[in-house]
Amino acid sequence: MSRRETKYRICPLCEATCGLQVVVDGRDVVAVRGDDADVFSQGFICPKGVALTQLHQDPDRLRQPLVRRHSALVPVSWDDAFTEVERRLMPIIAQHGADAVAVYLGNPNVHNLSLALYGQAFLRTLRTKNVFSASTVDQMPKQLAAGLMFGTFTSIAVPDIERCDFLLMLGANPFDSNGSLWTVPDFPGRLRALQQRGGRCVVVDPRRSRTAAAADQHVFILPGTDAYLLMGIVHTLFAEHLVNLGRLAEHTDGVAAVEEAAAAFSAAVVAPVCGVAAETVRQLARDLACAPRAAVYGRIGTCTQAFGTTASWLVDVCNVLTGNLDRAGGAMFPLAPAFAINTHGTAAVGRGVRTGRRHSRVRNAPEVAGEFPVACLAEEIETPGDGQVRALITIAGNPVLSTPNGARLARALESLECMVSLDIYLNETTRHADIILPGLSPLEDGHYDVIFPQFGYRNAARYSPPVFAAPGDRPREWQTLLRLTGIVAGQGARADVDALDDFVATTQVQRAVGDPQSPVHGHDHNEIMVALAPRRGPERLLDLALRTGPYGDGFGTRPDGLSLAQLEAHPHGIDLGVLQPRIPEVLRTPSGKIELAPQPLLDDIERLRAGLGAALHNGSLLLVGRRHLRTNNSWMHNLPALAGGRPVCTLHMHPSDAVRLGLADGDVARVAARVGTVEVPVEVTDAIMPGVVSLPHGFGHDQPGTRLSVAAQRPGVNSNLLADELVLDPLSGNAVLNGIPVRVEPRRPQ
Ligand SMILES: Nc1nc2c(c(=O)[nH]1)N[C@H]1C(S)=C(S)[C@@H](COP(=O)(O)OP(=O)(O)OC[C@H]3O[C@@H](n4cnc5c(=O)[nH]c(N)nc54)[C@H](O)[C@@H]3O)O[C@H]1N2
Ligand SMILES: Nc1nc2c(c(=O)[nH]1)N[C@H]1C(S)=C(S)[C@@H](COP(=O)(O)OP(=O)(O)OC[C@H]3O[C@@H](n4cnc5c(=O)[nH]c(N)nc54)[C@H](O)[C@@H]3O)O[C@H]1N2
Ligand code: SF4
Ligand SMILES: [Mo]
Repeated sequence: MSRRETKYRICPLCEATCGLQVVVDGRDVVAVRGDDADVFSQGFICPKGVALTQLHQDPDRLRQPLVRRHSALVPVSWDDAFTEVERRLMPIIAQHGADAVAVYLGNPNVHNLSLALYGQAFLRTLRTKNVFSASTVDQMPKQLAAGLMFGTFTSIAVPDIERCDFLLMLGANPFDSNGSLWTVPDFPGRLRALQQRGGRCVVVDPRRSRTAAAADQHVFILPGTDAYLLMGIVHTLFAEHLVNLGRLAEHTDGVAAVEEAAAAFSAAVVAPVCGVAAETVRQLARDLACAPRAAVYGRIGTCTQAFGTTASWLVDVCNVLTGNLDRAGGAMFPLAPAFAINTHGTAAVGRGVRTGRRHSRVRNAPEVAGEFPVACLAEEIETPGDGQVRALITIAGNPVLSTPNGARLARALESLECMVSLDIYLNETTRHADIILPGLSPLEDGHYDVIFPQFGYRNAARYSPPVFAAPGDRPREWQTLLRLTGIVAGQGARADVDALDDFVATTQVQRAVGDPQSPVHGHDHNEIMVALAPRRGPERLLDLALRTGPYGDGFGTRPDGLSLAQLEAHPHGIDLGVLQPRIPEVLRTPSGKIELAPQPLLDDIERLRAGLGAALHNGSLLLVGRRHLRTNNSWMHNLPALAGGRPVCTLHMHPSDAVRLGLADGDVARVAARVGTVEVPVEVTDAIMPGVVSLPHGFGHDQPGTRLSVAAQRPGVNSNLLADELVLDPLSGNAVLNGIPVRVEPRRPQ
């Protein structure tokens, strides 16, 4: 008898959040396909989604906790693993305080419902100031710029691609990445539709990426200079009287200050810095101002650079000055059904964001959004003295491959007194751990995207129940996090997880009933807890958030509104319509306006101006990264379906540079930067600017003591052996991972 069934699961692997159809037979996966009926992704899928089957089956994926005994990591029971955490961690906290324990949160924290909702409970209980995450090797500049302008760190406007006529993209390659801080499954299809409507797309990138090749125009730019290009555009908008804020005028402060800030950056002045013709800079300004509906979008290439916050700010300055922010076809703010801070509190006014409430011990780097730059982590471990980091907890992160100067960090990890990792692989980072606590296969866990609906190309709500029940005694990760919470709360390794969970839920319910804006304001919290029963864990928190959210049923005030039960009844999701204008309601700034000229950014203009004269590269080549469709940062190279095909860990180099350096296609080059050296095969291509070379990140799977049998066959090199941990965007603390000066030469004969 066939036990074949079709289940539905949102793909957790990248920000596109595609709805997938998973055909199962008993506990076996038969096939994974795009779900044509999904209201948000309409059947789109990429090779990584298909590879969820191999992830589920991967024999190297950890299924049991590992504990270090006599230098080897050996499997133990869950109870023994938590007992070991208590035994190793608590004396450190008792003797040196909670700051001696650092936490690093990796990218899957935003792709996993358990981690997204319970990580904060753990951090709030631990109360360490040494919190680090992948955000400071990624999007912190964008979050800070959004926070300063709009009042929350996640109020990020995204192009309304279905109604847009002109799309200017900088430093993003959604054909390979499938989009970021812009949840837009099937970007290629939506771009094609835009072009068929007569719209245009221009891509600014030092590489002719697949996205650039499909666009109507590609503009090469020297790495790290987007802030100059955007200043040139802003300057032109003022100089040619193209500024027209439209309905935003009455909601915007600081236009004159922006004009003054841009005064020194005419198109002619910025052109040589960027390697872009002055006339192109002017043309982009005119295109933006004259298109009926236009949007500027910048992503990781514009963030991981020394002027990351400035560039991210200027992206939205261009949107505002051309009247394209918050209008149909421009850059708009999604209205997420749950968990969005910009749907909480009073509409149209707030406290804004603050940074620098504390500083890192060694480098004095300011905190941003509650964390320190991860580029500071190694020095906090290495440097003796009061407040030294002696223990580290990594949660779904691989910082040895993902953060600058990975070699230094790996050495620092070896010196820790205790390291605990929540991870599903024994990899380049977790091989240093004393205890590894594995999560489940995505197919064994329920899913709702806590973050990405805040950046959706349209509004929607979707939930996936687990495809398979979790096997045996294996906890979901929220349960693991609550056990750790119990330990650091002093309740011991056998703390009552259900009681802790009730506490977490009650706290959130109490906050809701105490919030004058909430539909349950003034209700008895016990009554709400009863209404949420018998749900527990993340599903209970999700139901609460949906029902008290902007589309929610308000526990009865709007009976046809959203609840988790509604989503369960709609396995393909519920469409909530195209993006709607949200200004001023979305704002949470003290002025209640768009703060177009935040003081920290104005204060930093002098540094930008100083850069005009400085030679950026002194004859070095500049290294940038790139992504491939079949990769996902560092951690999916162990799946045969993704690891095969042409090697992707190669150094792209322009033919003119190759000739000059005596390198031919396939030769091994030695690439040296201040912090390290790698040897990697060269791929000669005119798809990259002369003077620029490119290497993808996330490789370097040749470390001893890992369990990545497939990845190790084609290890590649770790590009973050070249990234400098001392070079940051000073405002956001984000690492500079693009535009790294390197020397390249043929590998010397051995
Ligand atoms: N040079 C350079 N460096 C970069 C970048 C770049 O463009 N260039 N990009 C940066 C960006 S954007 C990011 S987001 C970071 C990523 O930085 P990280 O988050 O540190 O690295 P990942 O490779 O995403 O590692 C994810 C880890 O989570 C584990 N994992 C996967 N799923 C789960 C799960 O469900 N539960 C648990 N517990 N663990 C899980 C994986 O095994 C892996 O160890 O890298 C950054 N580093
Ligand atoms: N296939 C795949 N998809 C992924 C990931 C992955 O590793 N693989 N990672 C996921 C994650 S965590 C993230 S954050 C997103 C990132 O998604 P995207 O932001 O789209 O990232 P990339 O694809 O790296 O594209 C960045 C582009 O910026 C260019 N660039 C580099 N330096 C500069 C510069 O100074 N200026 C400009 N204008 N351009 C520059 C690069 O050449 C590259 O083409 O992708 C996500 N999706
Ligand atoms: S595009 Fe992203 S979300 Fe969609 S199937 Fe691929 S990895 Fe999954
Ligand atoms: Mo990322």
